Amino acid sequence: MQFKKLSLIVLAFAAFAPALSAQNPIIKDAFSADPSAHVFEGRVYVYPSHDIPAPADYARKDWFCMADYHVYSSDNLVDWVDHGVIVDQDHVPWVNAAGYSMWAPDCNYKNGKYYFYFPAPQKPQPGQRFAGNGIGVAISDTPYGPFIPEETPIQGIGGIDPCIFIDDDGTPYLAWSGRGLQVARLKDNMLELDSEPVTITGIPRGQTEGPFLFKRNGKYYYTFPWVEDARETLAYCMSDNPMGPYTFMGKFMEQSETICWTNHHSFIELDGQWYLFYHHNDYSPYFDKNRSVCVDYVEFNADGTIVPVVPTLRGVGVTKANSLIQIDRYSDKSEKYVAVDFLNSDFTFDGWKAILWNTTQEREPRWISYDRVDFGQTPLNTATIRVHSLAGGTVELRADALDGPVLATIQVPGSPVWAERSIPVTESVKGVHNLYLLMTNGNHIEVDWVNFK
Ligand code: FUB
Repeated sequence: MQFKKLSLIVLAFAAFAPALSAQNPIIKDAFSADPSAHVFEGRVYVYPSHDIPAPADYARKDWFCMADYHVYSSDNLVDWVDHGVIVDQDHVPWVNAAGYSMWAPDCNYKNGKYYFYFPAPQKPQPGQRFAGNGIGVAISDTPYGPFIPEETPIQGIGGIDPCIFIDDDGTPYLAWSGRGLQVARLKDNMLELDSEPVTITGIPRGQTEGPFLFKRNGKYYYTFPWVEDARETLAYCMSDNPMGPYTFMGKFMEQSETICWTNHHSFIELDGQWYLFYHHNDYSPYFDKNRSVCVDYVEFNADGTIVPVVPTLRGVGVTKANSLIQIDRYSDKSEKYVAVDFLNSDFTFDGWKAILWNTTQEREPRWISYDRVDFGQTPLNTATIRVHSLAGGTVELRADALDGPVLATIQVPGSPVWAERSIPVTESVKGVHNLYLLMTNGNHIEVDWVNFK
């Protein structure tokens, strides 16, 4: 009881942080992993894990380190709100507060309440060194808290990566990673098992974890990270019954091209479009235990199988022309001599820049494109780019295609420092268009963002 009051006080101070923005990764001011996304009353909520650099009192500097959970929400998958901390290791009665292992969570709605499920190491009993992992529940009246944790974890199970699925008839199911991938029916109170756990069989050899269970057109999809080769791919099984038996269907995302060993995901449908949330290590290229949540579109084949998803930098949604269009999160680029790098490799949350260059032997327009920019319905007057070029050059901004309408031609003077260059728009477009940026003259130009006013 004492603890519950304290928890409420902490949660009351969890302020609404400023909105985050579009493109991948979607959470741009903190590490985030294991995204569990759901649509509650038309708004998308993402419940990720929260990776942090290991503090002094946590000995394992080379491992996952996670002390709490935030929840993020958006009504357009572009502008995200951080609702702050909803559960932390210091305020759950059964959790080892020195564990730093609050791994992949999930949340779902039933009977007027939101149930947040999370795995964590239990408090060791006297004389015990490790007490094993429990899967706990915290309950709230809203999707963003305050969440009140139960006094004990769910009895009879241990493991990691809970996923809570509610079938159309209201029956809740818990999927998790314990001794293999598991699924069990839950009681209506969402706190107790209502069946023996069933192990998912038929998956080819290779480590599995992180299940996400969902239903589409009457078929159940039991999806999970699966190591086929060196790192985790995303794979799935299908069945006509949430408890199985399931048939292994193969991969729907390949292992990352970076060194990120893990992946972890969830699916949502919003306004008839399906989306896949997953993670990579975008802001931490040399340490894959500091990860970042991304989202991309998903399509299904006519037979219900999942069309493999190729991760993009651009992500999903429409970007407003009058925002800072982070064109380094490109949709497409010229085959040669375009690259992306951090603006400041010592502080990666500053984001990225696009670099376009030519060699003395090969001189051609280099280009980069960014899909789905909303230019609105009133003509825009000024184009601005934040740019850096020692020797200077010329940049063209075009709509729709490499030979589409020229929105602006910007002369970039040579300068050792970054600067914003603005010029009047030569031709204005209305509505949503793809944006092209071409370096038509110059040897080396770096671009941070583009904006129209
Ligand atoms: O985030 C810690 C663990 O890494 C998760 O629980 C796994 O699914 C993997 O992503």
